[in-house]
Amino acid sequence: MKKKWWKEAIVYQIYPRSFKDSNGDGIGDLKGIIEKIDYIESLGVNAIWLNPVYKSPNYDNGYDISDYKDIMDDFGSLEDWEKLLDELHKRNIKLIMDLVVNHSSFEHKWFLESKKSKDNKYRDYYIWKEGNNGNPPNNWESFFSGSVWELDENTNEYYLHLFTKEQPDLNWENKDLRYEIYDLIKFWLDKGIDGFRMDVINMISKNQSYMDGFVKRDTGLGDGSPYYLNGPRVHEFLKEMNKEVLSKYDIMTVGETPGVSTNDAIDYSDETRNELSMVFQFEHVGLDYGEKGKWSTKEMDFMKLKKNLFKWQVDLNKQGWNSIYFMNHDQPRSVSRFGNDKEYLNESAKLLCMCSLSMKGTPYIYQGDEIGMTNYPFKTIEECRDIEVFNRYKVVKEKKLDYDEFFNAIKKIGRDNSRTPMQWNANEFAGFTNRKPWINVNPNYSEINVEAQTNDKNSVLSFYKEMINIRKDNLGLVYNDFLPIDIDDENIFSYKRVGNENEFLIVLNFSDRAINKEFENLNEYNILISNYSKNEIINNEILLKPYEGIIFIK
Ligand code: TEU
Ligand code: CA
Repeated sequence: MKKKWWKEAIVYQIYPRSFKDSNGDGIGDLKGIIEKIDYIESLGVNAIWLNPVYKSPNYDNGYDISDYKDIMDDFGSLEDWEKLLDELHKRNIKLIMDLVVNHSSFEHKWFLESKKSKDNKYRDYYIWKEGNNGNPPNNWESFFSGSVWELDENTNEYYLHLFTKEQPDLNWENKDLRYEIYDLIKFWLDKGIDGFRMDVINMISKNQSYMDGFVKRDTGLGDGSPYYLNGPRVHEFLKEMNKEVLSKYDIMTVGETPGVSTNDAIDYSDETRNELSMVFQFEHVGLDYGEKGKWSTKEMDFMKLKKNLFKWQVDLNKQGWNSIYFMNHDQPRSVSRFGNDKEYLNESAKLLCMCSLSMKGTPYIYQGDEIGMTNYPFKTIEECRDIEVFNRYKVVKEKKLDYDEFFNAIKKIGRDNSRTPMQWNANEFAGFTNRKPWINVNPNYSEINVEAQTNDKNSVLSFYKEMINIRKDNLGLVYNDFLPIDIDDENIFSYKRVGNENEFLIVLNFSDRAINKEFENLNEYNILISNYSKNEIINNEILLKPYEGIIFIK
């Protein structure tokens, strides 16, 4: 495998709206990130993924962009952004920007033109279709509830929006549109950024048949995903984008790719194919979805999780490149979902840290995970801010679906869990702002915050710093092969990293019980790091305490 800086990178994800407010309007902003830049540097991470900061009416917190070449007023100015880039580069931290080009905002000038008339020059920049006897063109359901089609009364045609109606899908079949996109990519690359995270990039090519999808039981709408996930021209478009712009810069690109198999992932990220550097896929964060999808949850099943992680590690061991993460801004808090956010908060947060920084792929740490932030204890739906929740709520009322099941799903996997303000200290509003923030602070901020953990060598934060340094000092954790151990063990997740560099043995107890486990030739290894200060090892047997993890080196 070729060595690349982005394989060795450790990415810290910043959700600007919730990171740090510098001017007291209750909304995080670019100057706030600059205020905290020494903190970011102190973590030891070497890249930032910044969620969208472009001009946007914020129906979906910046994922609805109305001007791709300017900054959102809430977040500051282009000057502030330049300063941020500068400050990051001074500290050798790369900046990865979000690129949202499957759709734009309905307030983007292209869309405002497009809807003016059927013969407008920009009409074909979006996907317009005639209705079907007074009904939408097909039965597809939007990710954010309801039909993917919205009728425009002026021209009496429907436009496609896979997400909310304020996010019309761009028509990649149109070559002029594609080259406008390459131009805006170039605009940011010429400013010196180090790459892009590409929002739902495997949805840009739609199957032109626009056939109905299988009807879903709860809403009666259809699943259109076979017609827009990994569509017929997606690889052609990515190769074109790569040839026209990406290949001219030393950058990394990470494609957000829901619904990819490991083979698809290799197609997107294999280095000889000239498409993307890596994928960001979702299988392991869908394992607790119930039979109605996201809005009916079930327990996270450790065996399924383990087998899934193993599958991705093994299948991409020699070819392609994956992102490693346990949460992002669309997911609940990792320690609440995969660990134990009560009795074993510290232990399990550290366990997840060891796991994500010792698997193969580029690790992503979402803000707040490094201090073990937890899910928010939602009591009412009024505490939510996410359009996904509000749109679904309408459907729940209309179709008289089970409200308790819905609210329970919000608590367990709603996206607002990850979007509560970063907990800096024990002051009012957790030191995020000095007035009521746009979304509530998690009430546990007085115990869980950066200040309390900074000088505590047993804190989750100190552990993250140590583990990040270990990852940076040991290229074996990046490039060595991944070898699963004992796939059928029901409690322990263990694997080796074997190759040209030092060998590692990673042993992680994902349960809240003490478990004994034997490993061959354990005496040949030394302990590199553990989340417990004392480990009990007798010959080849480890007596693992709840959520105990050990990384050995040979
Ligand atoms: O997410 C796309 C996506 O498919 C999911 O993660 C989705 O948000 C989730 O499954 C909904 O249940 C990306 C962004 O990360 C997300 O924040 C945006 O809302 C979405 O695209 C639209 O741009
Ligand atoms: Ca602000």
